[in-house]
Amino acid sequence: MKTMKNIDSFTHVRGESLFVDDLQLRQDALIGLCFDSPKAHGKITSVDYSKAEALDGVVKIFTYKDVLGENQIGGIIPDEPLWAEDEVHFWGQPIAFIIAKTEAIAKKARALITIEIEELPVITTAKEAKEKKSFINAPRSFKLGDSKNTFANCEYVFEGETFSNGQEHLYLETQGCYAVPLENGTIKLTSSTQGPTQVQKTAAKVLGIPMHKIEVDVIRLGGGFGGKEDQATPWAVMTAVAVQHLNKPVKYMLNRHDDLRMTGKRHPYSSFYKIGLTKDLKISAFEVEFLQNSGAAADLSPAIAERTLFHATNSYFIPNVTTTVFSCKTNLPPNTAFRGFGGPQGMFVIESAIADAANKIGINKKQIQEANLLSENDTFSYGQIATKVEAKNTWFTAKDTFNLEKTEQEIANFNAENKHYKKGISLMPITFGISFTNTQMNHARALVHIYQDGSVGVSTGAVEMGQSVNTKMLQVAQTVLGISTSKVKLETTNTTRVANTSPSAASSTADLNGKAVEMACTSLLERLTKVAANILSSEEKNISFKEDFVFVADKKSTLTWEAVIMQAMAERVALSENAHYATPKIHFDKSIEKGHPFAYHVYGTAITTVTVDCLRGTYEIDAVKIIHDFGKSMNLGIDIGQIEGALAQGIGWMTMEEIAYNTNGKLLSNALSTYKVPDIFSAPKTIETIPLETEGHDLAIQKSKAVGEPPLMYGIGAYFAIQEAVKAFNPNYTLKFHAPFTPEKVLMGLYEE
Ligand code: LUZ
Ligand code: MOS
Repeated sequence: MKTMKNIDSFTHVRGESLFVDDLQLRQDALIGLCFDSPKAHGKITSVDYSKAEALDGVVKIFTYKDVLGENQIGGIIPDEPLWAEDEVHFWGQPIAFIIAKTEAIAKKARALITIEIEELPVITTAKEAKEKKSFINAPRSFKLGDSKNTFANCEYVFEGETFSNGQEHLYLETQGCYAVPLENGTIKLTSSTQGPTQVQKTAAKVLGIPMHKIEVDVIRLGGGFGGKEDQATPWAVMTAVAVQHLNKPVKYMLNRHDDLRMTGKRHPYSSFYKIGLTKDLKISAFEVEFLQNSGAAADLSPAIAERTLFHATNSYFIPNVTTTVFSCKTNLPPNTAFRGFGGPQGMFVIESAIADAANKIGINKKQIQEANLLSENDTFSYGQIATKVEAKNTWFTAKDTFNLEKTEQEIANFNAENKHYKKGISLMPITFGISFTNTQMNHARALVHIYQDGSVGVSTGAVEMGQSVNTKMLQVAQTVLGISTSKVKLETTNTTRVANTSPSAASSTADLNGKAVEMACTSLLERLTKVAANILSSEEKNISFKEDFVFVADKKSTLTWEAVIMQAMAERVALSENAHYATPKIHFDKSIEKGHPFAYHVYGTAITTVTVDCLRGTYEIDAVKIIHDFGKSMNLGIDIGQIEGALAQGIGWMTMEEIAYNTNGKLLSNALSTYKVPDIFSAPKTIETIPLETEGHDLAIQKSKAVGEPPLMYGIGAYFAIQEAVKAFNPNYTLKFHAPFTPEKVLMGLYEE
């Protein structure tokens, strides 16, 4: 396998890549630090800033009173102040912003602020919020067929409850921004955000100035995972407010503790399912009530709730479905986008329901899975007709390629021979819809300049966050223009070059921005073709550009790319192009909850094997073997990297990452000593990813399907493989669907009576 390396790898390994924290500060730059709520819910009766303000080196402390525009940062619903006014709704909610000469002084000042809060009742769980009717917005329901009346005709009907916990994004680079005043009230924000336009728009609103006075520049992110789709905004806006008042640069990088405490995470979900099957194991009816723990403000919760409904049936066709989701308002930091965006939470529930049914019927889970896999022209509960379906193809290819029968036999033999170690296995199919579920967000632009020496600069709305989107953009420009890698440069993501962008999210960044790059380069190529045809006295239809030369009827001429560009300059041909792409064919009607919201779906199947140490409750993931539908991958090295990273993240979510708040709403898992993430020792011993051979999809960039989020859901397989091992050791174990399946819970399961 030989594919282009991530174009950042050279500067990454040498430590030369620039992040916000690497920027050389202007000499008069100041440092910001948030003062946040030490209680999860209450009325602020008094705050005393006097001692902090008196400290030498403290410049000013900003509060909501200093906001000249609106003190409001809510994107979907305006329900979140930038700084708390007279009430606080979560532990860690920003109240004030200290500006000092150094970070040490700012920290000292923060410790000198005293606050009195009249405490109000705290809700930390979704179930409690539902009982108290504490919601973010109205519930949403998807409906297909008639589940209610189908259960009566089912051979088997089972009901149960599941829980999946939240997840900390743990981007290596914490949230932060460096804000610099330019002339005439313009402010430049170098932000670590997935959504430069969201930062620009919100800053303009809070400062009460037009968007053109805010320039947002994003160099790259040290990881985002959804955590910087919406929640990079407040810190950037705070620095902007400070600059507006002080006319001096202000930098604010959150330290890890502050970041963990103040930012939202993946949404915990409590869910209640009812599943009905026929005698021949067809799932004929399925109902779920999802309770999403949204936290104290909407943030992206309504959109995430929606995606839970979109993925509630995973890779299965179920003719009668009713799913409902409640976004429950609690006193946790507003939970937010996290790789998968509610999809994983939905998929955990259907997999749990199937495991429950199989266990009670007394068969293997995979029999039910296999009997219900999606086929061509099946209807999803939201009305989209499934086409180019690869659910069965990946499933059966995985079974064959990875020799499932033999593996199962080996596991059975191992379990028969070993008393204190047991192995388990699971199959995990995935189906993930590609597009922002909000149709109007599916657009992007690219601005391509060809400089007069033949070098090319490409700007898009795509944010590089380690997913290598810039490498893919470079590949697109390079293949369309027929020039070598070194001639193309990817510029930073900047709102003055590419405006009104959607965030880099929804696995769609390469598709949307790549299509725009392709369009811009194609337009430029048309012009250059004319120029070249003229020089060579040939017909345009015979001209092509390859390997930095012009080809005539597929024969290399002596005319170089540079010579064509020089001639184009002389002829005053435009060498810059701006293109706009909007995904065709997609639509969704929320009034009936039906439509065709996704450009296409990504499919795959993972086989996971684990070994449980039945004395200790610890486990190892022996292997995860995956057949994945990449379409026609444009860069298999990068795409397999995405699979491996997402898989590790999914396994972490399902098996070890345990977010804990106490009943007062204080985050207990507030450091890496108390929050366990996968490391090299807990990674699967083997990860094998084999691309499914397919034609790809026209709406995918160069037929190379989106890859960012779908593979996270393979991690769900680990939960069920561990459960199989526990069952093998302890026949009295009753299945539980309460993720993460930590060693502690495994141990209790092993010795449950
Ligand atoms: N962000 C968003 C997303 O705003 N809409 C989406 O549909 C989405 N899907 C996945 C991840 N982020
Ligand atoms: Mo996202 S969960 O920012 O694609």
